[in-house]
Amino acid sequence: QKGFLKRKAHADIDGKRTPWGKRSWKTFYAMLKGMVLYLQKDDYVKDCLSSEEVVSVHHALAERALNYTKRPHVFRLQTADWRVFLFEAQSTEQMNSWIGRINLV
Ligand code: I3P
Repeated sequence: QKGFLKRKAHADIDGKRTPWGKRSWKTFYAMLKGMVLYLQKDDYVKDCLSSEEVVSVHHALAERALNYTKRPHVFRLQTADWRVFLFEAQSTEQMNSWIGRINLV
């Protein structure tokens, strides 16, 4: 599973609210491989590891973010260490595909 996702950080480790200034939406090229979600800041800098973030989706939960109504097809990812991210997919189909793949892990 690969594709562009916009991400907003909502809560950091242990569910602490992500502080002001770190809550904005950012675009990433996302790849799910095994139990790891790789987030590259842009598709053209694949070789530059410093531009990549890694999120473990082991014991994570993905679900449609029904409470978040500012943008369409947004899902919520809660990690095992209680971080929470919102991800905006490019379509409802892609959102459902990401949710399904993450929850399969
Ligand atoms: C955040 C940014 C986000 C906004 C968030 C702000 O500011 O404007 O777009 O979320 O609101 O805190 P910053 O860039 O300084 O982190 P929305 O797009 O969902 O409104 P929030 O604090 O209510 O999450």
